[in-house]
Amino acid sequence: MGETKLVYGVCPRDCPDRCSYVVEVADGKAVRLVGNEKHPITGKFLCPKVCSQTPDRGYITRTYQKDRILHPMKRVGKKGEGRFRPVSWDEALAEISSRLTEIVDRFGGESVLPNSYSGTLGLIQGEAMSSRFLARLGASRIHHSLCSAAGGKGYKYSIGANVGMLPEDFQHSRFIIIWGSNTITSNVHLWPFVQKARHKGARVVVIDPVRTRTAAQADRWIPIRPGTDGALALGMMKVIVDRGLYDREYVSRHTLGFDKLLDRLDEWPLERVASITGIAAKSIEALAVEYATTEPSAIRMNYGLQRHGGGGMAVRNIALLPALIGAWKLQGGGVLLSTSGLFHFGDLTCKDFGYPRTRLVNMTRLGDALSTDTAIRKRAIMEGSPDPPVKALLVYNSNPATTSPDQNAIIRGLLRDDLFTVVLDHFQTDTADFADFILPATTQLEHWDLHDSYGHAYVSLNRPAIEPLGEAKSNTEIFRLLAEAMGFDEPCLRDSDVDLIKQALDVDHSHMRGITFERLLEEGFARLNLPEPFLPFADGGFYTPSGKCEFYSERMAAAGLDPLPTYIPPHEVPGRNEPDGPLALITASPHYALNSIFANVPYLKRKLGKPTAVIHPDDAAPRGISDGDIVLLRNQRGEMQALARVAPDVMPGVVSMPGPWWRKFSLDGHGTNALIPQTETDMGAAPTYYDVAVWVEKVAET
Ligand SMILES: Nc1nc2c(c(=O)[nH]1)N[C@H]1C(S)=C(S)[C@@H](COP(=O)(O)OP(=O)(O)OC[C@H]3O[C@@H](n4cnc5c(=O)[nH]c(N)nc54)[C@H](O)[C@@H]3O)O[C@H]1N2
Ligand SMILES: Nc1nc2c(c(=O)[nH]1)N[C@H]1C(S)=C(S)[C@@H](COP(=O)(O)OP(=O)(O)OC[C@H]3O[C@@H](n4cnc5c(=O)[nH]c(N)nc54)[C@H](O)[C@@H]3O)O[C@H]1N2
Ligand SMILES: [Mo]
Repeated sequence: MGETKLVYGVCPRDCPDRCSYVVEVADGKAVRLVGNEKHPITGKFLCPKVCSQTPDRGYITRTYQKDRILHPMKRVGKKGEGRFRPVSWDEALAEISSRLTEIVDRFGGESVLPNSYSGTLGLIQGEAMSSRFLARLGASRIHHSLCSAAGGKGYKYSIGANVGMLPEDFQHSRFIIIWGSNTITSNVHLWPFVQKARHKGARVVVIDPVRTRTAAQADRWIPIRPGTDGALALGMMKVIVDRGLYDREYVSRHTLGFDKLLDRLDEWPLERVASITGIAAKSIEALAVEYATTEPSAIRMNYGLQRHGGGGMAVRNIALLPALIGAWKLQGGGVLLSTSGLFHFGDLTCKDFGYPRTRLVNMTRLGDALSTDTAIRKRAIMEGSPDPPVKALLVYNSNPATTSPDQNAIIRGLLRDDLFTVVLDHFQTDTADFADFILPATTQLEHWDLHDSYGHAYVSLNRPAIEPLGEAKSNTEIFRLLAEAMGFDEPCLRDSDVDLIKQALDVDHSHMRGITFERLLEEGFARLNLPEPFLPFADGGFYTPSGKCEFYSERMAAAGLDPLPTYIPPHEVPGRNEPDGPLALITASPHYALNSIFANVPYLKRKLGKPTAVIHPDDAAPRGISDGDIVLLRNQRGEMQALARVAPDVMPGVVSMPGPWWRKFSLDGHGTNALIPQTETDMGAAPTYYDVAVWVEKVAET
């Protein structure tokens, strides 16, 4: 009989739930992966992407899948053909380091661009070692803007830090607004707390242009025209103030600029809000009154509403609502955007060398950044010069050919013969197809990591459950080896993963007190050292410069923004719906994949099926589109075919399709991001993923 053991791990995916799990390992092979019942947020239950209840799904399947890349691979065909041959690590490291050295010597360090994002949100396999290597190399820096940069900024202008309600506290709420978030799909471990509240009589309202799984389960779905949430929040404030439903004491003690807000609200009569949002004035009024008069009332605001031209401002406005009604005073009141601001880790930068302030490139505009035209490239540069052009691209923890905006611009860049591209990944993704080298990375079952969370308040440790498969190596190990091959000999470039974890935990902050490596080894996770209940702003104490919730923000004025809440319209979303005009495209989180991850796992691939665009009957009829037809979605950037589903599950004028679709799993070789612009949001320079006009036409009947 071989040995069986249980190992604690944590899901590294870009998801607020940050689940704790237990892996059963028999004879060195992972055989079962289930939720860690001791974890107060995860419990026994894992999402359908991760758990191993059936043989053809979940992490275990993904880890042992036959098409996993387990050896360094070198391109043999033309760029983008996707043909490779296995090579030894020695050969790969020697050639990559000599190419990088040559490029740096000839064009300078800034001609090397990293593209990394959220493949893993681990502190260690994320940027701990890569950032040391890249700083030592003098590479361009990348602005990590894809997901939460707009809302993060907007929230901080109002509240001061990414701190808000904890998920557990939703069970105490009596009225819950789920705003621009599809909880059951993208944050499913919040849902049991919402359900607990409902069992005690709470009502749940979902504000979303799409009737999602969550909207369908709620007490009420309020469809909203995409990108107009900022105006809805202003309308709600107006009703609350006009009816005297605000909390005078809380407002006077803990907010800044209420008088100025009153003047601003004069500009927001309900009819104006109704005509912008597409929500009837009476419904806005009823929503505001119920929100302000039910105690405690909570808002779960998430990412959907910030991927628009005015996404930052929308988040800022909504974040002001709880202070206006004093919701922060009670357990179960307030707003949750992210809990990430509660975590404080030790400094992981290297002391052995300085960090040059090299140019900063916005990943939202990767397509522009890869252009050989200086004027186009300039659009991607946030600090520094458009020269030199990008000559080497190091891709890890990301799949930009699928997930980043303006796919066709990115593909044009990746096809350049003079661009040297190295991709670290588990599979031959759409991006890896264009690589010169693919390096086999380990998965969470095979490496160490340390995690915070943006949806709860627990730190988690991930222990390797199994040995790396094949010749796979962790990101950290690959960057250590690259550093060595480049001849960089600073000791910090040799720190082990456990060294790095200990450095991250070596911090003097009250929230982190008592959270040690030894304790995490023993218990797997630990709650931040926060008071219970955690009522961050019951008595004010906001993290803004004034210490108050800022209706008026000096920092916004200094940044050239309107210092008061205002409405910034979407860039592309058509205001009026014309029979042959464009529709507003939304491509939000898919239920059976996580961004582009999992879409190649057999069970999940079947569940995802073919790309399907939901279109309202009122929009389908004038375009002659019937349920099941093949339609073409197109705009000035690209096109993509999908199956049409005609149903009143979107508001008229909106077409909804699941998020980043792999090019190679599509109907016509184009993914969703072929349609998405490289334009930036009002704050944070994030992509406007859901602020997209598309023309929809029928291609064929099926
Ligand atoms: N299953 C699954 N879970 C995931 C992910 C996934 O891909 N799949 N992705 C993970 C990641 S990286 C993230 S960032 C989060 C994202 O998860 P969420 O925060 O839920 O964000 P999205 O899925 O982008 O969009 C949520 C909802 O916003 C709606 N929406 C779009 N535009 C607007 C608007 O203008 N106003 C309003 N009110 N609503 C709008 C969309 O229709 C969608 O239903 O989920 C994480 N969890
Ligand atoms: N149209 C549209 N586009 C979107 C979105 C959308 O809703 N609609 N969502 C956006 C959002 S919210 C986000 S966060 C981004 C995500 O954008 P990305 O971070 O580019 O996308 P992921 O799909 O998370 O892909 C990450 C890749 O990392 C790999 N990976 C995972 N773990 C590791 C590891 O340990 N080491 C290495 N080397 N690789 C690893 C995975 O196999 C995967 O190929 O996509 C964005 N793109
Ligand atoms: Mo994200």
